[in-house]
Amino acid sequence: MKITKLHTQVVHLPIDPPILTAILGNIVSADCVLTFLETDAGLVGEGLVCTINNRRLGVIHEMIRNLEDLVVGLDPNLGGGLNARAWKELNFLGYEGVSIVGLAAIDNALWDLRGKAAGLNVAHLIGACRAAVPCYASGGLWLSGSIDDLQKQASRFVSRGFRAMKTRVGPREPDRMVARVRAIREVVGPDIALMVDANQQMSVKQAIRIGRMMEDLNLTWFEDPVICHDHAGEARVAAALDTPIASGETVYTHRGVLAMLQVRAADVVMPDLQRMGGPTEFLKAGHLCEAFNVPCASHLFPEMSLALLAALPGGYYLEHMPWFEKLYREDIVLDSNGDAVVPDRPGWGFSFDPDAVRRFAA
Ligand code: SMN
Ligand code: MG
Repeated sequence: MKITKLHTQVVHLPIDPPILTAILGNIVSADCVLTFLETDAGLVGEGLVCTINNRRLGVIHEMIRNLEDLVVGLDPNLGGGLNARAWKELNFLGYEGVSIVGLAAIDNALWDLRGKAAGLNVAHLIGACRAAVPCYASGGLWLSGSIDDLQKQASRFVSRGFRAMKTRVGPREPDRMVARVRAIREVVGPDIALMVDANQQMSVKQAIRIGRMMEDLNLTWFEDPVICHDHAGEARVAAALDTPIASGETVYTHRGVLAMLQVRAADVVMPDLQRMGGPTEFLKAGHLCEAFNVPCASHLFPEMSLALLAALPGGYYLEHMPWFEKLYREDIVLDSNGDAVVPDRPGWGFSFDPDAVRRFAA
């Protein structure tokens, strides 16, 4: 089998009501480049990457199209050849930013294709360690909600079957921020896993102070306390608190994850499939986490990350972000423990719904 063509489709997914984050401000849309790899056998591999509020989408789109020559003519059975070539070709542009996002779109579609060619879900193609993956609700509990909103949303997550959820805090008004997290803990009780994300907006001292104020809340993790490139600062926060520190959504490739692990920047690493550069790199990052005895969670892209976390011995929580679910034919299903079930369907097991793609086409 040979890959004959790469084609793309841009889609605009409104996020309504908009969500308020400490780092990105108001998020009103997720804008994606869907990437399709066609083959002479009729199989098509599908992947996506995204940006927020349509920012720089054209650059990402052009990068993906520009990398077409790396895959056209490739036999999916020799799929490792994509990364082997890309790491040489991208050396001049660099191993961060748009070049890696472009690679991610193609590698995401290539792994879907490899699964489909084998008739196996990507998790089973690799060899899964588990049939379902712990999963937390992330599409809610934003900074903009009142305490009443937070408690209602948290209860709704529990009634939908989630056993874990994440809320956000900002750097100012620590007492008010902690009161919001406490209100969620009170309404969900002690048995629901609760994460808190500061979106990189605190100083080391602010993070340690607010982290200490939350120690009694039994958080599963305190995420991104400080700016993403300050690994030494993250390590200071991690060393000062009993609560596990999670980080990693903004670093690129397994090299970025390795740099974090080497300085013990976080107790949980949560690679982002797009910033890793796709599954090949995500898996490398996951294996590095295992070598350092650090659990590997995921950031965004749940429909693809699910299979990868299932296949990693140290695979940890899947972030259930609902932004992309409107695009797919199939939904992520939770079992009675609130874990996301790995589908038996081939490839990612989640495929784009052509009607939805047309509806959201930009
Ligand atoms: C996040 C990242 C990007 C957009 C929205 C929210 C957040 C997360 O850091 O971890 O979900
Ligand atoms: Mg985050």
